[in-house]
Amino acid sequence: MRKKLFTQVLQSAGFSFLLAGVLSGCAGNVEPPAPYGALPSAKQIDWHQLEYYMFMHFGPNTFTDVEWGDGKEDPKVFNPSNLDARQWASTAKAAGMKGIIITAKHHDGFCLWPSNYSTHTVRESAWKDGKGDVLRELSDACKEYGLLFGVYLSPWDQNHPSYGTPEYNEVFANTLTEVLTQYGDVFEQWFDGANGDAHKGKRQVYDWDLFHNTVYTHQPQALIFSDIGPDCRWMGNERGIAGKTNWATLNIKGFEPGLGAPSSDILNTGNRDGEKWVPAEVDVSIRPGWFYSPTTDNRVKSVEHLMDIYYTSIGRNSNLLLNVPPTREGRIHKNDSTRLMEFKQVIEESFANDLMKNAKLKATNTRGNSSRYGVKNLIDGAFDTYWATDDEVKEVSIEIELPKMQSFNRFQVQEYIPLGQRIAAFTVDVWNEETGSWQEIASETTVGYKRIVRFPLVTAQKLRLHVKDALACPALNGIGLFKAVEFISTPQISRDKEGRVTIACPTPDPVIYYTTDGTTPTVSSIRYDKPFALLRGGMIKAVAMIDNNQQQSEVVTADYDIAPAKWSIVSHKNEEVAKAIDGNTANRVLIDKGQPLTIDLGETLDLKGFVYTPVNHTAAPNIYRYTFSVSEDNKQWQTLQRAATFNNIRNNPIAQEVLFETPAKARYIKLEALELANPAAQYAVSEVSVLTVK
Ligand code: FUL
Repeated sequence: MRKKLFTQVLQSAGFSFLLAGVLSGCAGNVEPPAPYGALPSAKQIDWHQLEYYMFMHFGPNTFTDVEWGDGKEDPKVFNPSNLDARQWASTAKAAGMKGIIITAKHHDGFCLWPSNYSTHTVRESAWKDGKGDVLRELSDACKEYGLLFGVYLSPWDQNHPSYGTPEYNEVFANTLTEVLTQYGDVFEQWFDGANGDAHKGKRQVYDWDLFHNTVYTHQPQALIFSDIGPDCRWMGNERGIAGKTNWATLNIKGFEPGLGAPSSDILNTGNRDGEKWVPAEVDVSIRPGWFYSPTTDNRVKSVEHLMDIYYTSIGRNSNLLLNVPPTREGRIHKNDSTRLMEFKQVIEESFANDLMKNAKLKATNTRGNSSRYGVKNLIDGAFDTYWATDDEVKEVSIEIELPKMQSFNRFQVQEYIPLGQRIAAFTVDVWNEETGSWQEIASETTVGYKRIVRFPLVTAQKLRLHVKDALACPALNGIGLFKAVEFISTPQISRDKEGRVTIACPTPDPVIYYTTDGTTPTVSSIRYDKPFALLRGGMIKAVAMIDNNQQQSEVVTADYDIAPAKWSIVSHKNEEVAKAIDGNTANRVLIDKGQPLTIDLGETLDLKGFVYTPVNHTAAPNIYRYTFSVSEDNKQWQTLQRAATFNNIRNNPIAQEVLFETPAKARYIKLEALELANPAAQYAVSEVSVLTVK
């Protein structure tokens, strides 16, 4: 305290130039930097350090193969044949995750516990004769395996009769109370923002204050997730990609979760100097959809893809909430658990050896020249010791000299977030012995709790972190340097309108092998050398090999139906529209709302369904509500889907496969856009294709 007074006196007397000298003599007594801007609470600081935990989507949708149930499904469909929550917990633990958040109630209103406020619950299901309680089994298993337990409850409820009236807020608060008082500690309460009912005029005005108070009353240590927090936020997409710039601070005044949220671009980056500390949580599924479907068993994300997500989530100042949906049996599928273990192994291999360990560090400024804020704090592994600069220093370098020349491709840096998020621009540079100068290898913006910078492998003995801009003097508690696992890129399979398949691989000099009979490709499979025809469809599996087949990529699978070679657009003369059937999902077209898209398939086919591929962006004017019809002569039409919806297309704009109740013969197909995921005068189509009866 006396020291502070002394400092102030000196400064006000205009003696600040003396300060550094005076303070350097009293190492250890230099005042810490003042915190800057919005700050994390103690529980948020703990939360950042969790980094990685599991999401589980489970409920009637698991059995009905939809992403959004409508609340009218028979609760009896929920009937896992061999549910084993201990298998979920042991898998999460072995994967290196710190907890599990489960969909206690999704948009269909179905409760995974026997709620007294609903008649659409496990009690009404066929599972365990209505005596089961998934939350009980999972919370017990989490305790047994030392995992944190969290719950997702969707405010949007398509089953509850009071939904859309003020009474529903009380009902929802009561269901929250049940979940938050009966199963022990809850570390995170997840509130989803989706509300697909707004069009029906059934727009519930949510009492967020009541919901938040209910959570904090029963679980004061829990964090609340929503689009805008208050404790952690959605980061704007379901692809696992947080902003390259990612502030943990966000302006929330005047915003609401869901339809009243800031744009997904803002959620993706946060706001510089934002009002509140609302850090990003990246929620993404290991499969294309959130719920289990047997059709996605072959489409579990590759390790390469998961590692990418690791860098664009944990490596970008976010926590990673990875969804692993249980099967109809009630277990994690072996394809998912195997992938989780492979993923963990690559993370471990990549970050086990910190090349910074025996490095000599030197900063161009250290606060008050005090050892208390010295560079050694950057590599001591402790959270609460940090290096900082004098208040006025916002541009600074830390030079790192390694004991010998080393090859590396990742640089990790961490701010001491209890003092706020401060760094706004930095580069990583290596010393080039030949030219005798610094060479920039990465130029980035924000850091936050953790930032991992990726760059191609470089060999050097000296490098530096150059902070170029900061909102207040930088304070860092960790840096690291790694040679992370690099992948042989998985082959990319594409097929053009004429049905010619091309397999490419960005890794130099690969040899690609493939199969078309569903078997795993090996060196004895067909060697790819030029595009080949697959007009009527089939399954291709491909692998890339390098170094005389010593190293191989992951196997990639592409499943094609009939190619659009003979197809033409009949509804539009405009050639642009043909992009909707060019076989290339990268080409998209915008069509005026009110104009249906009609396609001539050039022959009569037995159709069992169709696929609409939207534009892969949350803000795109993709189709949400649609009608789909077929015809044999372009005159008599049969409507197979009337005013149906592509569920969750706004947040997760992936290809939408729709299966008809019964197959139909058709030469013409017609897609009508009735309502868009984002209001616009035109709707977007990347591709429309069909699923034929084989
Ligand atoms: C979205 C929901 O609509 C999805 O079904 C899923 O639960 C995802 C995590 O959040 O908003």
